[in-house]
Amino acid sequence: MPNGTIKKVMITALLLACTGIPLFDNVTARTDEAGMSLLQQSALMKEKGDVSLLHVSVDTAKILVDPKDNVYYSWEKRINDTIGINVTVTNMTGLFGLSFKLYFNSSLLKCTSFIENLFRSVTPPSSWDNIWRIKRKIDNEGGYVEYAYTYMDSNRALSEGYAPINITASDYPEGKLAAAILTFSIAKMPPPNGYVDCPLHLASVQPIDMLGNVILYDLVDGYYRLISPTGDLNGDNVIDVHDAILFASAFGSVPASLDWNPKADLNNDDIVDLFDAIILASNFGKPTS
Ligand SMILES: [Ca+2]
Ligand SMILES: [Ca+2]
Repeated sequence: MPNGTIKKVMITALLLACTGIPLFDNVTARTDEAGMSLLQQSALMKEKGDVSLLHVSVDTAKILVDPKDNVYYSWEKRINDTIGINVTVTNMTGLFGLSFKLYFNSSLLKCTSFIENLFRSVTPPSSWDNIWRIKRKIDNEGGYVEYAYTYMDSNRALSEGYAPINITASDYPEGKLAAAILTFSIAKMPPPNGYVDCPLHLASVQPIDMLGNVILYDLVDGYYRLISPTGDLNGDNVIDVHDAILFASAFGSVPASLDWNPKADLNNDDIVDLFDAIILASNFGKPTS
């Protein structure tokens, strides 16, 4: 392949890589699996004639994993290195008690620290004795952490003025107010040219108001991924122009082709094409371990 073509392929790939096309945008907002989706809840209320809460579709209360995209490369992290992942709340009014579990893959991550933050943040220290810690549990066997907090004496909480809790989006935009401040340590490195993947999944979520009703909410799960970058075609542990040249010479090939190079088929779909070029371009210049 002439040099001009190599250059064109690489430039196109780099341009595509720089447009911010999300490679791992597989995380969607969802609700507790045991409960109804927000739309279902809204539909039910509408059916019952209760339209007073229908505005939630605009300013939905949310419980989110923050950051939701936890992506690291194998040269950035080692076994036992730590990462911080919080469970945060925004746009929720009238909160009086909150419980949830956050599930993770315990062969990839271990939770090493779990700090309650929400109730302590909004309650004066002199009244912290009125916060009831029902559950703050790390289970690295089962792969989850469990959070359950409320106020002990509701009359006292009311009269002292810190409850119910109003977490406005203006005071606490997404990611600002953590309920749980969690630290995880890395338990497993990815295989060469591979990755490890771990959903960070919220479940058993119950935000409760003073009357014991569940407050409408939506959930945003997160994920953790540790990547050993692909694209080192010549095996010298760095992805550079030498790999790009080898890649370009296999561009367009399939297994039956004379110029087929399986190492250039970075996404393993039996063709060396622009999708592979994007992967190589996004890893360009990086060491592989
Ligand atoms: Ca190389
Ligand atoms: Ca391919």
